[in-house]
Amino acid sequence: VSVGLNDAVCQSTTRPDPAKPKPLVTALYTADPSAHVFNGKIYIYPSHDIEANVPQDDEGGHFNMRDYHVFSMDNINGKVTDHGVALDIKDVPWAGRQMWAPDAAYKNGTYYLYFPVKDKQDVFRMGVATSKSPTGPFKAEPAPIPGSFSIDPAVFTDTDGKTYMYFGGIWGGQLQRWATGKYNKNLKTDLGKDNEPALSAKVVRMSKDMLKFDEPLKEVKIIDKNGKPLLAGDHDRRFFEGAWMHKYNGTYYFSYSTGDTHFLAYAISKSPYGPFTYQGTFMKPVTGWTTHHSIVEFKGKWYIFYHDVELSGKTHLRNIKVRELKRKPDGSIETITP
Ligand code: FUB
Repeated sequence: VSVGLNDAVCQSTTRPDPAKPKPLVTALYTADPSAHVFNGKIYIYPSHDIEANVPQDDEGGHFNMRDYHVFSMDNINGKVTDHGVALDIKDVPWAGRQMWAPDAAYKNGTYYLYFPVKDKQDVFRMGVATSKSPTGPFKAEPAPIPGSFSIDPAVFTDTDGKTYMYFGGIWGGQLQRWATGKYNKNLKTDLGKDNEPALSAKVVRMSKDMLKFDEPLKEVKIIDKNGKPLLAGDHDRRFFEGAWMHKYNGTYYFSYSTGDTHFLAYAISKSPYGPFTYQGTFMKPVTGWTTHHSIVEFKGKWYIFYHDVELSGKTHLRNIKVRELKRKPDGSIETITP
């Protein structure tokens, strides 16, 4: 992988105190970091936060992002390289506004960038764009993935080569608007249904060409240790947004943000489809309303990439960070206090 003309080395990061990580990127605001290891290097696919001067609202209108940059690192403590604009909203013919948290995948010589953006009717859809390089530039398909909606794609390739997308986010992420299977723009939140099973993320196997869903969507069921579904009123534990999947010692770890209670939580299963048994929170609230994470193994250690608002103090101008993810001998994840 070569460093293109557009690339810039952001900074050398030194971390005197590993328990207090510094922002990985300071020249731009970045959030929602999806990290992957391709060809022995770490590549980060974050949102690119900007000050668009859109007033804050309950639907996240102030997160009015317009492009994506890709970043790479040779080492976890090394320099972070900004590879420039990988995809711009003006090059996505169907896009309206708000390029939110993306993810990436590799298959058969092609890199895929998956991204949620509102279409021209203001409905979130999932786009896909391809490149021969992990750093792009990526070329968007002319239309969204058929049958896609909501936000926060997390694309996971299993050890058997099958690839799945987990996605969804409630409230501003619009998942509740699809609760009946058809879009209803009047369903602004899931509130008022506290004793019903919580809405949850969707999971779907991707087609061989990675451009389509290969089967009907399934619900990611999260159950408690008695087998009961988590309820919508259980804001400390229920799924809100920011899904991620990783596999450790043959177990599937589905992790996510609890949104308005600001935790990162996880649930485990022996199948990529679940049901997933809730295990607990593993990251306490950061500064800022959201955090959004990814978990990746690199050179024998596990890391969590996430964001807070250390640089700006503003909830829509975030900065990405990384720290080690530690586990207990039984595979459970140690709780992080940012
Ligand atoms: O970056 C916009 C949205 O904020 C993401 O899609 C959510 O996960 C939250 O981090």
